[in-house]
Amino acid sequence: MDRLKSRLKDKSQPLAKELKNFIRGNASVKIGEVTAGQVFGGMRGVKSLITETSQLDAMEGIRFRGYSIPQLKKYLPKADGCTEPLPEGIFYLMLTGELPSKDDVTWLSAEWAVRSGVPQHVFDTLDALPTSVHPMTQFSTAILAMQSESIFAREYRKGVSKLAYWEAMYEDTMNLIARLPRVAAYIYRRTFHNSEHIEPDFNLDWAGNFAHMLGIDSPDFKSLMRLYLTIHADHEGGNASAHATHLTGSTLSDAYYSLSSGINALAGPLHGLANQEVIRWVLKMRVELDKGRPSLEEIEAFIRQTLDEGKVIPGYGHAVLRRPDPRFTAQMEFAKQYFPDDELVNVIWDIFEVAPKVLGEKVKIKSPWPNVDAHSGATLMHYGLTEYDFYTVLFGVSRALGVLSSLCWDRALGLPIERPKSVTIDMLKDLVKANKEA
Ligand code: CMX
Repeated sequence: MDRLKSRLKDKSQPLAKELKNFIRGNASVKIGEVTAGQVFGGMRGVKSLITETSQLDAMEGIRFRGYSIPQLKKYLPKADGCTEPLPEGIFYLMLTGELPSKDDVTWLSAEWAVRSGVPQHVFDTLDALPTSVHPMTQFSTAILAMQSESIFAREYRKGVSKLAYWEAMYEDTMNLIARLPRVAAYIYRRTFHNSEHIEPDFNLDWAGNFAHMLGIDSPDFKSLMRLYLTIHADHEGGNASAHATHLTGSTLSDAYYSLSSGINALAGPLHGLANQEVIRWVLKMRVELDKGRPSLEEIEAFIRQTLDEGKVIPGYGHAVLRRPDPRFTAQMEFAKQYFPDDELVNVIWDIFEVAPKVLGEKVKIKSPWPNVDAHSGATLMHYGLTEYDFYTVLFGVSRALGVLSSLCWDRALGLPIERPKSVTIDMLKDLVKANKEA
């Protein structure tokens, strides 16, 4: 058993026992109430999931196993000469609850390199698709095509005990994460660079090698990739990509089926696809105004026009957060350090000056603040990664770290199949009436 699997075992087995006993003794204790508004409103805020890897606070933002993003930047191991944390570190942290040592992440980089071979039929499947197919569709298809490799599915068929599910899920998780950069880079190069593929460099870490295979080899872009792939990794369990992964996994679908579900959810414009929508919207503004850097007044007018057309301002608002997203701030700090004079990035900062005021005027909008997607595209554009249809794939590579480590925990804790109760509209009305009268 490898060192990380052994840490996961040590951490999860006693907790699984404790949780079972805890729930047995407390199953009927009420921990909240559900309103009719929540039933209609996408279950917003209903406490109904267990997720260990991260927690989201409306004001503070995300904490991964208790650590904020500034803390992670400080405490997680870094590549030599780089200021940003290695994503290997956040995966280790989410999976075990412990900060890794430099040796732990070096081991993990090497382990993922060993596991990173992608079967030829996955490339063949991708090559059968026209390059006009959206990169997120290609990404989800490639993940499904890799399902042939699932150790969990194979072990289940052999009749493995439920107590060992977590072990097979861990192996699938490690293999899948190891392969994702290669698959994502393959999609990028076939779609936008005439299928001129770049072989991996296994001397590099996971994110550095990804940057290399994309074809952008500068040390600063590698630093950005390490930051990007760290901060997008998880946002507790209720967000759509995490929840979709968890839901599919709860039927004992393997990691490949489950992650593909999560990626499909991430592909929606209200979720991960917002990162490409932000850039499309900003570029449209620049074209319409025929200006590289519109004035604050012009930006305000464009925001109002977008709202009047019945559209959302991409990159703004959030289902939980009620402050600027710390993931936005982390990217802004990076840009301030590396390219403070970049024109497009300055437009993003100008929007940040104007949009919260305009959105704040609309009472129905609960958060007028930027989310993670407001900044990421402009940062990628700076390094020449201009093909914005690809941006959500980058988000997906990172999100896999969180949702797959959660999936390992789901199986280790023995969490059951999900089955919430739905009601008809008449039932909802009857329930409201009965509760009002009571
Ligand atoms: N622009 C315009 N209207 C917005 C808005 C925005 N940025 N954010 C919220 N609203 C609107 C909603 O569409 C909703 O309108 P209706 O009542 O007419 O349907 C109303 O304000 C209330 O919404 P809310 O409770 O404030 O927000 P929700 O929890 O329903 O939705 C989110 C959250 C993120 C989907 C929404 O803010 C949005 O659409 N933002 C733009 C898309 C975006 O950036 N998504 C990325 C989120 C981060 C991520 O997952 O990657």
